[in-house]
Amino acid sequence: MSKSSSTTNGASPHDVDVAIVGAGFGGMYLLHRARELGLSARIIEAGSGVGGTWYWNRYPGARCDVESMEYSYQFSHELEQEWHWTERYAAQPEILTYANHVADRFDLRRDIQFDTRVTAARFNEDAGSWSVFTDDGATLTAAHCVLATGCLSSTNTPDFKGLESFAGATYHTGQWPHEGVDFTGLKVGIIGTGSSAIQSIPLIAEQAAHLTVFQRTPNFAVPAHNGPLDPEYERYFKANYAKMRAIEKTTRNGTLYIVNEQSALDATAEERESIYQEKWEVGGLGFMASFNDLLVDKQANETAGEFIAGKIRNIVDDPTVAKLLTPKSVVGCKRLCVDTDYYKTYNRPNVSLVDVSETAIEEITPGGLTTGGREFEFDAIVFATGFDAMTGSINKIKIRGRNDALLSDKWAAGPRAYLGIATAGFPNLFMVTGPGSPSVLTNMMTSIEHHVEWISDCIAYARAQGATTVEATSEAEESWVGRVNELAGRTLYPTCNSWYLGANVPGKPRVFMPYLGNPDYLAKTADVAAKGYEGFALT
Ligand code: N01
Repeated sequence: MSKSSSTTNGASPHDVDVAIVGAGFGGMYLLHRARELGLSARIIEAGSGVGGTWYWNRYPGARCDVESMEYSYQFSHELEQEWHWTERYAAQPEILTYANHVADRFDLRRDIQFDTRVTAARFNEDAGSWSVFTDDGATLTAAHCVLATGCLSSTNTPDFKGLESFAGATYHTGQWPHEGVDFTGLKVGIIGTGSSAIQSIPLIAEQAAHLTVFQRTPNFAVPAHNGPLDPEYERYFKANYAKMRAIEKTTRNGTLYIVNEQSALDATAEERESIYQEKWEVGGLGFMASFNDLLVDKQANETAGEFIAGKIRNIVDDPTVAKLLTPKSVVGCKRLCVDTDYYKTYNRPNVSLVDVSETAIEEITPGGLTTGGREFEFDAIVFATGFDAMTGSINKIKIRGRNDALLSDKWAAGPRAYLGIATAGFPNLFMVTGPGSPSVLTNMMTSIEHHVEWISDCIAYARAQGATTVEATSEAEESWVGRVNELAGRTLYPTCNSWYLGANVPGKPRVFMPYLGNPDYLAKTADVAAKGYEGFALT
């Protein structure tokens, strides 16, 4: 690998200034930004192409639940103006085409090494640099290492007894075959009822001879009402992009959903019904913005739950199935799902729902699976069983910091990171949308861009100061982790077993990982930077 040629202080002892792990939207923009700052950078990517989550998640129906006009980069006015989304919510193939367009337009590929997995990284205390080790046996050295590994990229397949014995085909929604899967005429089982299942079930049901859904916990879903993008809306948005992006910075989740600043309990039953109905008709995640206390007051939340339960009863013909599909938990505690024809699919004669909440899936057999003393036969099984979210991909890399300490050991009781960007004891290591940042509770594109800009500005600042290392202090980290927990504790989020808490992965510590409060976070990170990166030691 060639030595860095564009450092600000002449010849560099490293291969590159910045080593980036992952060529999703975070890694791609960081590469571009590093180049703009005169830094050399290289991305190591496990896949054969760019796009990250959108490269891997090719299951039928995969679609973004953030509206397409908002789910795009804002760093380039020309890119914003030239790109055309075809639907209100973009499907995976279109988002992947966008990612490829960005890679080509900004000539990113020449600094991306595909088909290579980062297995380990070690901080060299003497040189103040990182050695990044890859599965091809090579080592890349860099002054800085940035983990742009994604929040939902490490798939979770439960360790079912007999898994290897199954004679048919198995698929995980997060690692879907590139050539697609034809389920025509097959008996298919799908395990899980999260977003990935809710998006794929209606389409698999259209092909399969029979589809059996194994549900451990039902999820709330609101309709997407997806359709072709309204040309008038696109014109308006393109003419007002800057204004729209500015509004996103002021909202809870970095989208244009403005929360109705009224308690659900202050509204009359008729008012509530009318507001929920209006949101239902618009569709999408804006449902959570119906009232300001849905995620902090159980009674308020129950009104939303009852509204959706009524919808499920109306849509699903069989009252027993409707009841099974109705969650008992808090709306939004697990990420609200955005669907197209999900509940309706259970009216099809070739779809059945099996409750595995009381009697777990016992065993995968050569012919199918067993649960509750019953045996099911399948030609194919789909695992829609989610991800080891937020920390999975980071912990999989053996990252050693000062004194050879392993990051996964430091995080054994849950992730600890200052601002969700850096962690004490691991100088010059940064995370894009890491645990302790708003990340998954926001429009990921806006959070990714914010982090990339913040991290690259921080690196540029440290270099301008002549500092070779920049490291979060233990005190700043301690206080930030306390704040993340305290904010989560004021809400209803800890009341269910969500992946936000790591509760979906057996043995994972139960810690709420994202930071709650997007505008507050943006202000805090700006303030930290303005104060010369307060809470970081520059040496
Ligand atoms: O994963 P999940 P996902 N036996 O963890 C079940 C994003 N995303 O891939 O709830 C039986 O939500 C598990 O049951 P339980 C989005 O942020 C976005 O669907 O743990 N079942 C659950 O039902 C989303 O939130 C889009 O009891 C088992 C399911 O598997 C996130 O990704 C689209 C089991 C996993 O659901 C994750 O969604 C898709 C077992 N042993 C995904 N283990 C967009 O629209 C697990 N389950 C952008």
